[in-house]
Formats: sequence, C-alpha cells, structure tokens
Amino acid sequence: MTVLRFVLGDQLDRKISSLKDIDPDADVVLMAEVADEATYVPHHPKKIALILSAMRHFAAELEREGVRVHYVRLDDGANTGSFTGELKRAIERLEPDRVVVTEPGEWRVEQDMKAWEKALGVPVEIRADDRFLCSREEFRDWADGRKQLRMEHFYREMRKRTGILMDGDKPVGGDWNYDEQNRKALPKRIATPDFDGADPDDVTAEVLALVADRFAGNFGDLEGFRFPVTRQDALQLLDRFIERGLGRFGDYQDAMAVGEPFLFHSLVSPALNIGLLRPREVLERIEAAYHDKGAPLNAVEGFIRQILGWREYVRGIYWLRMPEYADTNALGADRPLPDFFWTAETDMRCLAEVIDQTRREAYAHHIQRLMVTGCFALLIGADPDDVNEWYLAVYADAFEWVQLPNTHGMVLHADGGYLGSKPYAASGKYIDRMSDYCSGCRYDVKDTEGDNACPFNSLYWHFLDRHAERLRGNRRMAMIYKTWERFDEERRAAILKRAEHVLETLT
Ligand code: FAD
Ligand code: DLZ
Ligand code: SF4
Repeated sequence: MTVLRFVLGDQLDRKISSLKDIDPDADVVLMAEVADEATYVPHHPKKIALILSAMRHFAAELEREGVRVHYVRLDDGANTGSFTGELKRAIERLEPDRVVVTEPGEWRVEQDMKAWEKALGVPVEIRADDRFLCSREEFRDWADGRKQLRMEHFYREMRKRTGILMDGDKPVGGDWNYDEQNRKALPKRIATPDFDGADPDDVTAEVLALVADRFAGNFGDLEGFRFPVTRQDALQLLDRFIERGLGRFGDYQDAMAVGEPFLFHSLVSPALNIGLLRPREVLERIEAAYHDKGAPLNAVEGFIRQILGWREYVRGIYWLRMPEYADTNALGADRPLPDFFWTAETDMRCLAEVIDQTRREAYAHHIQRLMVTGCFALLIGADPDDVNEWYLAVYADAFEWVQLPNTHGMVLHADGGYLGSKPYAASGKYIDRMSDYCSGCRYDVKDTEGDNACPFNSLYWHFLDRHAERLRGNRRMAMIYKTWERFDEERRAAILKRAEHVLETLT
C-alpha cells in the first residue's frame, strides 16, 4: 500500500499532518517547484529563493531520515508548472493507492485540491493544518452568533483556552493587554541587534542563481539573502531575538527609523509561515523568557498577542469569509496604486524609506506596513486588488491567509469594519511622532494646505470628508469629525483643494 504525501512549499514541518503516519518503507513524499506558484503575483526574488531553498533543504532532511522523496525542480524540462499537473505526473509514475495532503493556506489552492480526487482518479485525503492553535472549526464556533468580531475578545479566549501567560484563570500581571506600553518613539542613540543570518550554503547558492536567471525583472533585490532556510537556522533566529530583541520589543514595537529596517522585531514570520517554526513552540519559548530570564511583561505580552491573537484571528477570518472577502470594497476605492510603490521614487521620505527597504529586504515591520504604505493607500482610495497584489508580492512572509485580512480588513477597511472597528487613517503627525522620517523630508509635516504641506495631512481630511456619511456615526471617530467641522469653511476648502492637487499628481 503506497501513500503519496504531497507537501507544499509552506508546509515544511516534519510534524505536518500529511506526514504524521508516514511509512518510510512504502510511502513517497512529493514536493514540486512549480511556475504557477512562482508567478501568480510577481513575488520578490528573495521570497522565491526562500521558499525554493527551504523546500530543497527539507527534502534533503527527509531523505537523510530514509524517506523517499519525489522532488520536481523548477528547471526540470518535463515540469508542467502546476500542482495539479505535477501530482498527475507523480501518480502516473508511482501508482500510489491514495494521496494524503494537508489543507493549503490559500483558498485558490484549496479549490484545486478539492477537485483532485475526481480529476485524478485516486482517493485524496485532505487533512486539517494543525500547526495553528485555533482550528478553522473552532474559530467558526467562536464567531457564530457574534454581532461583531473583535481581536481582543478572541485573544482573551485563546489565552484562557491555551493557558499561555495565565496565572490560573487570571492573566499574568493582572492585565490582558499592555498595548499602551508598546508605543515609545525611538531615542536618538540606541543600539539595535543585527540581522546576521547564516551565509548561503551550496543549496541556497544554486537557488539564488536560478532565481537571478528567471526572476530578475521582479521588484526586489536578491543580494544579501539571509533568511533562515532550515529549522535549525530558524531556531537560531528565534534565540537571537529572545537574547537581543525581546527586551526592547515591547517599548519600541511601533517605532520607525531611517536606516533601521528591523529594530527589535523578531523577523520570524517567514520561518513561521513556511513551517520551519511552530507557533506554539515560539509562544512557549517567549513565555519561558518571561519566567526564567526576566524578559519584561509588556514585551512578552505584546509579542504573544501578535501570534496567539492577531495571527490566529486573521487566519480565522480568512477561512470564515472566503471567497467573498476578497471582493469586498466597502469604501468604493478604485484609484490605481501609484507607480512609486514599485520604484520607491517619491519625495515623501517615509514612503521612499519603507518601499526602498522592502525592495532590499522583502521585509517591513508591522507599523511600516500599516501606517506608512498602508495608510497612504487607504487615504488615496487605492484599489484593493492593486494593494493586495503589492503586499502579496513584496514581503517574504506573504501568503494570502494572512496578507488579505491585513490589507482588506486592517488597512483598507474594505470589509466595512468586520475585522477592525475603525480605519487606521492618520495624518503625518503620527509618522512624525513615531519616526525620524519627517526631519529629512522635502515636505513640511506641520503644514496641511500650503504648497509644501505633507501630503498625508490634507489627504487625511479629504478621506474623512469623502467618507463622512459612512464614518461619522462611528463612536471612535466622533471627536475627529467634530474637529473637522470646527474648521472654518475657507480652511476646509483649502485643505480639500490641496488634497485634490496631491491626488492629481499621483499618476
Ligand atoms: P514581529 O513584530 O516580531 O511580530 C511577531 C509575529 O507576530 C510575526 O512574526 C507574525 O507572525 C505575528 N504578527 C504580528 N502582527 C500580525 C498581524 N497583523 N497579522 C498576523 N500576524 C501578525 N504578516 C505575515 O506574516 N504575512 C503577511 O503577508 C502580512 N501582511 C501584512 C500586510 C499588512 C498591510 C499589514 C499591516 C500587516 C501584515 N502582516 C503580515 C503582519 C505583520 O506586519 C508581520 O507579521 C510582521 O511585520 C512580520 O515581522 P516580524 O516577524 O519581525 O514580526
Ligand atoms: C509561494 C510559493 C512559491 C513561490 N513557489 C512554490 C513552489 O514552487 N512549490 C510549492 O509547493 N509552493 C510554492 N509556494 C508556496 C505556495 O504558493 C503555497 O504553498 C500555496 O499558496 C498554499 O498556501
Ligand atoms: Fe511622510 Fe509627510 Fe513626514 Fe514627509 S512630512 S516623511 S510625507 S509624513
């Protein structure tokens, strides 16, 4: 009895459900590098290199263990370019009795997967992805009957359910959330840890050459590749974070600085999302750092909230609401994303910094994604499809289950407030408070309507004004609408005129 076990590029975990009961003497693991996955958006070359190199390392580890791996390379002449095509070829060649696979991270792939059994004439068992702490069904049950879904409620439930950072039935320290202690601006002189990943080995070097050859035209630099591509490298990255980043993660979680792409962030999302690290083990190590190493509670809780709260919450929403979630556009946004998102050529220093950093590193931390590129896209009314494509392409950690709710829900309010209670709209004042970007910018962050005024300022009011009907009734936005209405008519007109000018010059 031969079982063919198909492992996808973001399922590189020896404990993945599709490998659980593997019989190395009889079964075969299929892994396939396919053009469809490399091209459905123009991925950053570092992201493609990460996935292909990690896949090749994972296959080698399985082989060292004595498992037979049927591995298809991207440059294999017979490669059909799709998951379905490669599964079909493997079935013809290996004649398995059945196929076992773990459910994928993306809705479009799941549609294909569900059709395999009928199309290929072999039983296909699709197993749940139990790397997550909340299953799709558990999330559905939690959401069922609730008028509003809020991350904070879900997060508390997950803390209780898992016992993570709990003292009996109470949260450690007495409070559930130390968000208010996560908003310090960065002091002028502060040393940040390096992102000193391992040098590429021969496997990675070969992949880098392949990617350079095939994807040279994609947005993004390939030089300086240092993402972890094995579980061992990923565990080292996590240790590095616990030793050198975690202590200050809490204080400076929302800070941004020129020339500091990583600050005190963990950089674990690519490894987590492709399976090199398991969320539960990351949470346990972070909690242990609180109990055993004296890591500060605002950092530990803040970090745990991101993984046990936000990461699980957005995944739950994705599977609950797909496929219609991807088509939501509550604010009727339809402006093409400005070209400078793909070139970094803009005088707005905050955007130039974040986009250029993204091009170099395939990385930006959360506040850069949310409050710089994301906020700008929201304020100008950028088309959600364009925004999704950009975020899905440019970050090494981007997979639709996590990217889409963050863009549609958190950033663009395209879901009409399903994920978050209000849009994260902000003027340049926020960026000025949380970064040093404005000091070197040609625009004046203190000015709103003048010729040199920071574009974020007028766009902020323009956004509020054009969506007043929808947003004025939101309790959390009442104050800001009162401020807008207190401006005299002349000032309001001047601000809107400046915003119109900014919008006209975008394209
Ligand atoms: P840290 O700051 O060290 O945080 C620790 C971990 O918490 C992250 O590794 C991640 O796993 C988790 N996390 C933090 N915030 C979120 C969140 N909002 N949603 C889900 N998980 C979170 N994250 C992705 O993994 N893939 C994406 O495609 C992605 N797209 C995003 C798009 C937008 C518009 C925004 C605003 C956020 C997006 N995020 C995404 C969330 C977040 O920005 C990244 O997880 C984080 O920047 C990764 O860097 P890090 O590992 O250093 O994170
Ligand atoms: C993102 C990606 C890329 C670029 N290439 C591959 C690949 O060649 N083979 C593979 O199995 N997976 C790849 N992936 C990850 C898939 O896109 C991902 O597994 C699905 O979208 C399901 O989440
Ligand atoms: Fe960005 Fe405005 Fe600051 Fe310039 S002044 S960096 S555009 S927020």
